[in-house]
Amino acid sequence: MKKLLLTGFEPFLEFPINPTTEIATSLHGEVIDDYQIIGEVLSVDFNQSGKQLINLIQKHDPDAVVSLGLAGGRNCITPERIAINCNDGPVDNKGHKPNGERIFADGPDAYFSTLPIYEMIETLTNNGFPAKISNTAGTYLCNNVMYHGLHYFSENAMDRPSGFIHIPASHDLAVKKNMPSWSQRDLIEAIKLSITCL
Ligand code: PCA
Repeated sequence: MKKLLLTGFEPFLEFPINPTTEIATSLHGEVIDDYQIIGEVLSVDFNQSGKQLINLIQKHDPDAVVSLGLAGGRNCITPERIAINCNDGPVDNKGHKPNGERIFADGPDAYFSTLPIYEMIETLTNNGFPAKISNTAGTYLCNNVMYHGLHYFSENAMDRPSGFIHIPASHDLAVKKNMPSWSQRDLIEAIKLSITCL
């Protein structure tokens, strides 16, 4: 059976809950279509998160990588189109705040997602889940991790789908920090549906 590395993140900044943590842990070990899910949770740390992703890829040799992050304030599921070679603030969970440095000095300016993002939008919306492509993953850890995965597969000439999906807040989070939110159950269902597009 094929393997899919599904990553979430720990809480960060003003968000005391990160709904991606529970998605990654609750889907760990499940089988979705052809894929056995390896769910892992990454730190929010400019010096560690990317290395953690690469270590997990080297350890598990997954056939595909889908990373998830919270985009507090967005109201729908947003597969990201592009990762850029830039680290910028705000401060991470270790107190580090970058200022626009490149992630890899000799890396290309950007990579396009190799996930089937158009099929994901179509499948999600056909199933009643609002979704649209996002043209920026920002310059924080989500962009950083997406860039690391795509750079690794590119440098190693490995043709494996890899990319990032930002999700809205869960209701649990929204009752603490008022913002657009979905039920955790719908968030999980939407990620499962997205994985069926691979
Ligand atoms: N979202 C942040 C980092 C961790 C997360 O879940 C981001 O959008 O960069």
